[in-house]
Amino acid sequence: MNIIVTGGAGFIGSNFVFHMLNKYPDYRIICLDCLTYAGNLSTLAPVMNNPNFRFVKESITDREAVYKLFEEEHPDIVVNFAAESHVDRSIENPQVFLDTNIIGTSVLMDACRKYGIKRYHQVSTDEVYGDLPLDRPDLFFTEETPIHTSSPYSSSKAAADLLVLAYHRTYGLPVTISRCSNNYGPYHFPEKLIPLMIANALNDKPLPVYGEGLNVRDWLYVEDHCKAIDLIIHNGRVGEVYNVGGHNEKQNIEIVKIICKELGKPESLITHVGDRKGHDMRYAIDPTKIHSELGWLPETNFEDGIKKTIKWYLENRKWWKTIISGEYHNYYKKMYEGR
Ligand code: NAD
Ligand code: TDX
Repeated sequence: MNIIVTGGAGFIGSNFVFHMLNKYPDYRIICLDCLTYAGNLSTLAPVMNNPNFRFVKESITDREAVYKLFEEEHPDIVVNFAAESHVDRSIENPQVFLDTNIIGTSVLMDACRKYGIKRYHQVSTDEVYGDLPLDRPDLFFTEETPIHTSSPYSSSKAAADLLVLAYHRTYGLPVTISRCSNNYGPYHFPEKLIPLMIANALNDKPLPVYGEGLNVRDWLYVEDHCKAIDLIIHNGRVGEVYNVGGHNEKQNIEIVKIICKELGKPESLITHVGDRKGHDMRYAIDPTKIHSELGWLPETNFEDGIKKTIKWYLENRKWWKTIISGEYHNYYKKMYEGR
């Protein structure tokens, strides 16, 4: 089996590459990633010499490069993680979100149509459903919940999802979509809530909580997300959407306090700052479909997952300190140009 994994130098994509190479020694994994600020080749260092792994530095928006890769590799499956993924950045500058998340998805699917494919899988997000009110804990997102986006990021992801479903209906492309809640774990870029708070707390810097910090996110350990995608690409029904989430809702302020406690840092580091524009109040996934159809259940509870994550950030200071300082670009140049 030849699998193209786009965005494999990012947070979830890299965890997925490791999961697949470990679990399927007969599979060939080709990582297609253009290494934006969020992509980090050092993350993939442990697999760079694996004969079943190839790294290709190209953008999913580059049609010629994508077609060339398909001609070289004849992929059976494409799993598209590549995206601009940070909501705050999308509020500052939406354009690149539209280019990568929408146009990039269409280029990949055009290549799938042109060269043939067993499965195209789109990694999407619960943010396409918009948000839920805080005073209705009985409500959850199901696959039938209408698309109702808030940010340029979530709108670009929703547009991509609609294109994926249109390519299925119009051209018969064998697609699946997963819509997952907030992930956390190793290699999470330190601009997102959990790794940012860990890094700042370790540096005794202020912990910037947007507004009152009452917004709720449904946190899932990244390995559980990777296992869900693995199940969907092998056993999921073509044309279907699967919600992925672990019923682990927490307010942002709770998360930050847990991190302070685990690291032995004072809560006085918490600083309430201006709110995110259009800030979604609550995300909460109903994962009944993937559980009943594919037998998926999360395996890591939050207590263990956050301990493992904090331990990883403590043991891998070099990884995130380099990213924060921007030196990882130099690392990349050395690594890649020497190859
Ligand atoms: P990330 O920002 O950590 O990584 C994105 C990766 O995509 C980077 O390696 C980057 O270099 C690459 N990339 C960006 N533009 C590209 C392009 N034009 N061509 C090729 N590569 C490109 O993102 P993440 O958090 O790992 O998210 C991965 C996917 O999962 C995204 O599609 C995101 O929407 C989705 N998702 C994320 C979460 C979450 O909690 N992080 C939850 C649900 C869904
Ligand atoms: O400094 C911060 N302070 C803060 O209070 C940051 C970075 C975030 N927040 C809040 C905003 C959100 O309510 O924490 C919550 C989580 O924020 P992010 O880590 O930016 O994640 P979110 O906006 O929920 O989106 C994430 O989950 C869904 C991913 O970045 C998306 O790619 C994914 O689709």
